[in-house]
Amino acid sequence: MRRGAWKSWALGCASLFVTGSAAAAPTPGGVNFQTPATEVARDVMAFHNEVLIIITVITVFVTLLLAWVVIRYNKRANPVPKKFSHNTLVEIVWTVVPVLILVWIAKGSFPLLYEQDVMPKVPEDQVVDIKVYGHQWYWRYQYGQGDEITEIESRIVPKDQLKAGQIDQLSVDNPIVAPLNKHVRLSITAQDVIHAWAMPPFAIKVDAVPGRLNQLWFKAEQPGIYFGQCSEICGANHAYMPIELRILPEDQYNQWLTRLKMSPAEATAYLDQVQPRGAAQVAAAH
Ligand SMILES: [Cu+2]
Repeated sequence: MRRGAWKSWALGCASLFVTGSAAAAPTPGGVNFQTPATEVARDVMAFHNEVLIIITVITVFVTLLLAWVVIRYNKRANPVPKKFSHNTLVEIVWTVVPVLILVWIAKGSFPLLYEQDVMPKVPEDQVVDIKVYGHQWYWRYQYGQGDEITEIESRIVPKDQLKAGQIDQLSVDNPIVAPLNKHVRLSITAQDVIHAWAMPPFAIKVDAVPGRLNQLWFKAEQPGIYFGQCSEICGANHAYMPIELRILPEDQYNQWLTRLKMSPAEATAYLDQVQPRGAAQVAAAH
């Protein structure tokens, strides 16, 4: 490879580590994670980058080793083969070194799984609970408890009904809304078959299983529009039950909630007023 080609290749690899996509939505041709939007997502991305370096070094090393053995110790180069059957030192090294590498990876991975899964203990007034139901083929979100329960149904906007700023296959009629800087706890289940609620910019995903209650949590740091999709194949329209999550400052969230008690349409109209649908708004989230 020419020197310039090496340089652009190296720069390309480096950009994988530092850029990601610019908005809180998938981008055509994107190869890396979306820009992390929570502390958990940043930690997941950092771990991913670390493991990517480890596996790249191992792959290059093993490939070079294999090439060296093939060239140096083939039949032509070695007409008279050696007679030894093993080498204790080499065998100890190639057992112990991979064990140490795996222990190192586990040391980074287990605390991260815990961080993703278990919401930190915070006062209850810092917690917002939302129930999530997967349906064939839409999501239903439930706010409040007891007599105070209000619900929204969240369905994909068909291609021919997309309004300005909406994204095909990702935008929904009534998005799920959550407040900024609160610990949001999602209790997730399904009404019919298994679905999965996933939010890539937050690095969270959990199966929605009929008859079981799963939990996710997140703490959003920027108001904005975030997108995810059902991530467990659930039938004919699995590809058409996206997730649109709106993060609002707390006062606006409370206003939205007040309107939701009147009607979902009222609430979504308010949402469009304070946080217009549009690419600019998505980009402004970062
Ligand atoms: Cu589904």
